[in-house]
Amino acid sequence: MEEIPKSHPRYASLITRERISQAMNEGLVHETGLIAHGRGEAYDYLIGEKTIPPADNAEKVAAASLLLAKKPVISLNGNAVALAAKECIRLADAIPAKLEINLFHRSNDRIKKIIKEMKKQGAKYVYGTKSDACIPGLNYNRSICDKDGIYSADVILVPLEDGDRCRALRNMGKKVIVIDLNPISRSSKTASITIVDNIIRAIPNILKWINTFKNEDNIILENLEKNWDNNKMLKEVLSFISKRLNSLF
Ligand code: PTJ
Repeated sequence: MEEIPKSHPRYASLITRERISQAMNEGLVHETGLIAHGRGEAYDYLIGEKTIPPADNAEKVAAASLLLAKKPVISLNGNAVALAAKECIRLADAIPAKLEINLFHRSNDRIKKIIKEMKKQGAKYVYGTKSDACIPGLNYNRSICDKDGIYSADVILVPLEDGDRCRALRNMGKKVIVIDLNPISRSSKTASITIVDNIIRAIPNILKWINTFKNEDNIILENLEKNWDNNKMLKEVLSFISKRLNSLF
């Protein structure tokens, strides 16, 4: 890995790029994952590279939903594992939730490599290889999932989801929580709860809320879910970005 001086003003961002690029070389991240990462970086710039109040709120309600869920699943792709493998395992243990590898650019080789990496990072069991169920309404490759995992889940947390699959999962009656720095993506507009934050910050912050709510009364959690208005939150994010840009110069 090329040496990046700690004093560089963009140190954290450059290190993250190195992680993604290394994970691509190891066959975990698809090459288009680098492009997706670049788009994410651009939106992260717009929000100031920190968790903004509407995102913190979404992370709080996401934690409530995950705790209330009967069969929660965290669905992971190449980028998510490259950037937040350990954090996702910690979150899955705390909820508790199942972990499943589900890829946009599906290949058995990459699924195996990602599962191996997750186990190396401490995951006990990772779904994604049984491939014994299909999400209705998607083309074959993208619809494949595990019957005991995503197919039968009631609440799914999917970092970096694509719009079609988000719609298909919603059509199955599932609650879909997405993490997407782009507040105007189709996934952001289709999800039940959209977290407009970097996965690197979002997963630990959801975990913080899970720990806060662990002994909370279900009624309080249900009220948080019931009062959630995803479109209102997305408007708040756009208003935050617009105010921020207008105040820069
Ligand atoms: O590993 P695979 O085969 O499942 O492929 C994964 C990618 C990400 C390549 C695939 O799902 C894809 O093409 O995704 P999209 O449609 O480009 O959407 C990715 C979204 O994630 C974009 O809206 C980005 O803004 C957002 N994003 C990128 N990096 C981050 C992010 N959101 C949160 N945190 C990030 N670090």
